[in-house]
Amino acid sequence: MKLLETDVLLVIDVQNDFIPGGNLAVTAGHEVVPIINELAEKFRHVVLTQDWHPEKHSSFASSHPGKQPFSQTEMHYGPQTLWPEHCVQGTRGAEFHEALDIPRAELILRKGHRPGIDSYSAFFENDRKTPTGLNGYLRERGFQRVFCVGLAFDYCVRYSAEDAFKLGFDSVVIESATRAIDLEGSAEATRHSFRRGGITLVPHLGQ
Ligand code: VGL
Ligand code: ZN
Repeated sequence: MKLLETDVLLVIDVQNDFIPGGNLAVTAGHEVVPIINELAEKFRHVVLTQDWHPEKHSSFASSHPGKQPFSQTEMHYGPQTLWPEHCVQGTRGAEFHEALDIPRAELILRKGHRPGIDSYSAFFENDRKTPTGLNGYLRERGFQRVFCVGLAFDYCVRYSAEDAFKLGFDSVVIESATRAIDLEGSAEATRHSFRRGGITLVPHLGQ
Protein backbone atom coordinates (compact mmCIF):
# COMPACT_ATOMS: atom_id res chain seq x y z
CA MET A 1 0.00 0.00 0.00
CA LYS A 2 1.57 3.29 -1.07
CA LEU A 3 1.30 5.94 1.59
CA LEU A 4 0.26 9.50 0.77
CA GLU A 5 0.60 12.93 2.35
CA THR A 6 -3.15 12.78 3.07
CA ASP A 7 -2.83 9.58 5.15
CA VAL A 8 -2.76 9.62 8.93
CA LEU A 9 -1.92 6.84 11.36
CA LEU A 10 -4.27 6.84 14.36
CA VAL A 11 -2.64 5.00 17.28
CA ILE A 12 -5.36 4.07 19.74
CA ASP A 13 -4.89 3.73 23.50
CA VAL A 14 -1.47 2.04 23.78
CA GLN A 15 -1.58 2.64 27.54
CA ASN A 16 -0.31 0.61 30.50
CA ASP A 17 -3.77 -0.43 31.68
CA PHE A 18 -4.39 -2.22 28.38
CA ILE A 19 -1.09 -4.11 28.55
CA PRO A 20 -0.61 -7.36 30.55
CA GLY A 21 -0.17 -6.29 34.19
CA GLY A 22 -2.61 -3.38 33.71
CA ASN A 23 -6.15 -3.09 35.05
CA LEU A 24 -7.89 -3.92 31.76
CA ALA A 25 -5.17 -6.01 30.19
CA VAL A 26 -5.59 -7.04 26.59
CA THR A 27 -3.97 -10.44 25.93
CA ALA A 28 -0.56 -9.89 24.30
CA GLY A 29 -1.25 -6.16 24.14
CA HIS A 30 2.45 -5.37 24.53
CA GLU A 31 3.20 -7.14 21.25
CA VAL A 32 1.80 -4.23 19.25
CA VAL A 33 4.28 -1.71 20.65
CA PRO A 34 7.34 -2.46 18.47
CA ILE A 35 5.08 -3.05 15.47
CA ILE A 36 3.45 0.36 15.91
CA ASN A 37 6.80 2.09 16.47
CA GLU A 38 7.99 0.74 13.15
CA LEU A 39 4.75 1.60 11.36
CA ALA A 40 4.81 5.15 12.69
CA GLU A 41 8.15 5.73 10.94
CA LYS A 42 6.48 5.08 7.61
CA PHE A 43 3.67 7.60 8.01
CA ARG A 44 4.11 11.30 7.43
CA HIS A 45 1.46 12.05 10.07
CA VAL A 46 0.60 10.30 13.32
CA VAL A 47 -2.09 11.01 15.92
CA LEU A 48 -2.26 9.24 19.30
CA THR A 49 -5.32 8.74 21.47
CA GLN A 50 -5.44 8.24 25.21
CA ASP A 51 -8.36 6.80 27.16
CA TRP A 52 -8.63 9.39 29.94
CA HIS A 53 -11.25 8.84 32.62
CA PRO A 54 -11.89 10.82 35.77
CA GLU A 55 -12.01 8.83 39.01
CA LYS A 56 -15.35 7.04 39.58
CA HIS A 57 -16.13 7.18 35.87
CA SER A 58 -19.56 5.84 34.94
CA SER A 59 -18.01 3.10 32.75
CA PHE A 60 -16.41 1.52 35.83
CA ALA A 61 -18.27 -1.41 37.42
CA SER A 62 -17.18 -0.02 40.79
CA SER A 63 -19.40 3.03 40.18
CA HIS A 64 -22.48 0.76 40.00
CA PRO A 65 -23.13 -1.01 43.31
CA GLY A 66 -23.61 -4.76 42.81
CA LYS A 67 -22.29 -4.79 39.24
CA GLN A 68 -19.33 -6.86 38.13
CA PRO A 69 -16.69 -5.88 35.57
CA PHE A 70 -17.53 -7.06 32.04
CA SER A 71 -21.27 -7.09 32.75
CA GLN A 72 -23.72 -4.92 30.86
CA THR A 73 -25.81 -2.03 32.07
CA GLU A 74 -28.21 0.45 30.55
CA MET A 75 -27.09 4.09 30.47
CA HIS A 76 -29.20 7.05 29.37
CA TYR A 77 -27.57 6.71 25.92
CA GLY A 78 -28.00 2.93 25.58
CA PRO A 79 -26.26 -0.31 26.60
CA GLN A 80 -22.80 -0.02 28.13
CA THR A 81 -20.27 -2.67 29.15
CA LEU A 82 -18.91 -2.05 32.63
CA TRP A 83 -15.13 -2.22 32.96
CA PRO A 84 -12.60 -2.55 35.72
CA GLU A 85 -11.25 0.85 36.76
CA HIS A 86 -8.72 1.82 34.10
CA CYS A 87 -6.91 4.78 32.54
CA VAL A 88 -7.70 7.16 35.39
CA GLN A 89 -6.33 10.62 34.61
CA GLY A 90 -2.84 11.13 35.96
CA THR A 91 -2.22 7.49 36.96
CA ARG A 92 0.48 5.19 35.65
CA GLY A 93 -2.15 3.02 34.02
CA ALA A 94 -3.20 5.95 31.85
CA GLU A 95 0.34 6.64 30.62
CA PHE A 96 1.46 5.38 27.26
CA HIS A 97 3.46 2.16 27.36
CA GLU A 98 7.03 3.18 28.08
CA ALA A 99 8.36 1.52 24.92
CA LEU A 100 5.95 3.41 22.66
CA ASP A 101 8.32 5.68 20.81
CA ILE A 102 6.60 8.13 18.48
CA PRO A 103 8.05 11.55 19.16
CA ARG A 104 6.73 12.77 15.80
CA ALA A 105 3.08 12.35 16.81
CA GLU A 106 1.34 15.62 16.01
CA LEU A 107 -1.68 15.35 18.29
CA ILE A 108 -2.63 13.46 21.44
CA LEU A 109 -6.40 13.24 21.68
CA ARG A 110 -7.88 12.36 25.05
CA LYS A 111 -11.31 10.77 25.27
CA GLY A 112 -13.66 9.40 27.90
CA HIS A 113 -13.20 12.42 30.16
CA ARG A 114 -16.91 13.16 30.63
CA PRO A 115 -17.97 11.54 33.91
CA GLY A 116 -21.34 10.31 32.69
CA ILE A 117 -20.46 8.93 29.28
CA ASP A 118 -17.92 6.48 27.89
CA SER A 119 -16.05 6.98 24.64
CA TYR A 120 -14.70 4.07 22.63
CA SER A 121 -14.41 5.92 19.35
CA ALA A 122 -11.82 8.61 18.84
CA PHE A 123 -14.53 10.58 17.00
CA PHE A 124 -17.73 10.30 19.05
CA GLU A 125 -18.62 9.41 22.59
CA ASN A 126 -20.84 6.41 23.25
CA ASP A 127 -24.04 8.42 22.79
CA ARG A 128 -22.79 8.34 19.17
CA LYS A 129 -23.33 12.09 18.80
CA THR A 130 -21.06 14.05 21.15
CA PRO A 131 -17.98 14.80 19.02
CA THR A 132 -14.42 14.65 20.35
CA GLY A 133 -13.24 17.22 17.81
CA LEU A 134 -11.05 14.78 15.86
CA ASN A 135 -13.18 14.92 12.71
CA GLY A 136 -12.73 18.69 12.53
CA TYR A 137 -9.00 18.41 13.18
CA LEU A 138 -8.41 15.77 10.52
CA ARG A 139 -10.57 17.63 7.96
CA GLU A 140 -8.89 20.93 8.57
CA ARG A 141 -5.53 19.22 8.08
CA GLY A 142 -6.74 17.78 4.75
CA PHE A 143 -6.40 14.11 5.66
CA GLN A 144 -8.41 11.66 3.58
CA ARG A 145 -7.41 8.21 4.76
CA VAL A 146 -7.17 7.02 8.37
CA PHE A 147 -5.20 3.90 9.36
CA CYS A 148 -6.22 2.62 12.80
CA VAL A 149 -3.97 0.50 15.04
CA GLY A 150 -3.66 -0.10 18.78
CA LEU A 151 -5.91 -1.39 21.57
CA ALA A 152 -8.36 -2.83 21.61
CA PHE A 153 -9.23 -4.22 18.17
CA ASP A 154 -12.85 -4.94 19.07
CA TYR A 155 -13.62 -1.77 21.06
CA CYS A 156 -11.79 1.47 20.54
CA VAL A 157 -10.12 0.50 17.26
CA ARG A 158 -13.41 -0.85 15.89
CA TYR A 159 -15.51 2.18 16.81
CA SER A 160 -12.86 4.61 15.59
CA ALA A 161 -12.45 2.86 12.22
CA GLU A 162 -16.21 2.63 11.72
CA ASP A 163 -16.74 6.27 12.59
CA ALA A 164 -13.89 7.34 10.30
CA PHE A 165 -15.65 5.56 7.45
CA LYS A 166 -19.06 7.01 8.33
CA LEU A 167 -17.53 10.47 8.39
CA GLY A 168 -16.26 10.03 4.83
CA PHE A 169 -12.62 9.05 5.35
CA ASP A 170 -11.16 5.99 3.73
CA SER A 171 -10.69 3.70 6.71
CA VAL A 172 -8.07 0.97 7.06
CA VAL A 173 -7.24 -1.23 10.06
CA ILE A 174 -3.85 -2.95 10.22
CA GLU A 175 -4.68 -6.10 12.15
CA SER A 176 -1.13 -7.14 13.12
CA ALA A 177 -0.82 -3.86 15.03
CA THR A 178 -3.93 -4.52 17.15
CA ARG A 179 -5.04 -7.03 19.80
CA ALA A 180 -8.59 -7.83 20.94
CA ILE A 181 -10.32 -8.03 24.33
CA ASP A 182 -12.68 -10.60 22.74
CA LEU A 183 -15.75 -10.62 24.98
CA GLU A 184 -18.39 -13.04 23.70
CA GLY A 185 -17.10 -13.23 20.15
CA SER A 186 -16.49 -9.51 19.79
CA ALA A 187 -13.31 -9.98 17.72
CA GLU A 188 -15.08 -12.06 15.07
CA ALA A 189 -18.07 -9.69 15.16
CA THR A 190 -15.65 -6.84 14.46
CA ARG A 191 -14.14 -8.58 11.40
CA HIS A 192 -17.65 -9.29 10.13
CA SER A 193 -18.75 -5.72 10.67
CA PHE A 194 -15.67 -4.38 8.83
CA ARG A 195 -16.37 -6.64 5.84
CA ARG A 196 -19.93 -5.40 5.58
CA GLY A 197 -19.19 -1.83 6.50
CA GLY A 198 -16.56 -0.62 4.03
CA ILE A 199 -13.57 -0.75 6.36
CA THR A 200 -10.45 -2.30 4.84
CA LEU A 201 -8.82 -4.84 7.16
CA VAL A 202 -5.25 -5.67 6.15
CA PRO A 203 -2.93 -8.11 7.99
CA HIS A 204 -0.03 -5.65 7.72
CA LEU A 205 0.92 -2.62 5.72
CA GLY A 206 2.74 -4.65 3.07
CA GLN A 207 4.81 -2.71 0.54
C1 VGL B 1 -11.25 0.54 25.67
C2 VGL B 1 -12.80 -0.49 26.98
C3 VGL B 1 -12.87 0.62 27.80
C4 VGL B 1 -10.34 0.47 24.48
C5 VGL B 1 -11.32 1.67 26.46
O1 VGL B 1 -9.38 1.27 24.40
O2 VGL B 1 -10.59 -0.40 23.60
N1 VGL B 1 -12.00 -0.52 25.93
N2 VGL B 1 -12.13 1.69 27.53
ZN1 ZN C 1 -12.05 3.30 28.92
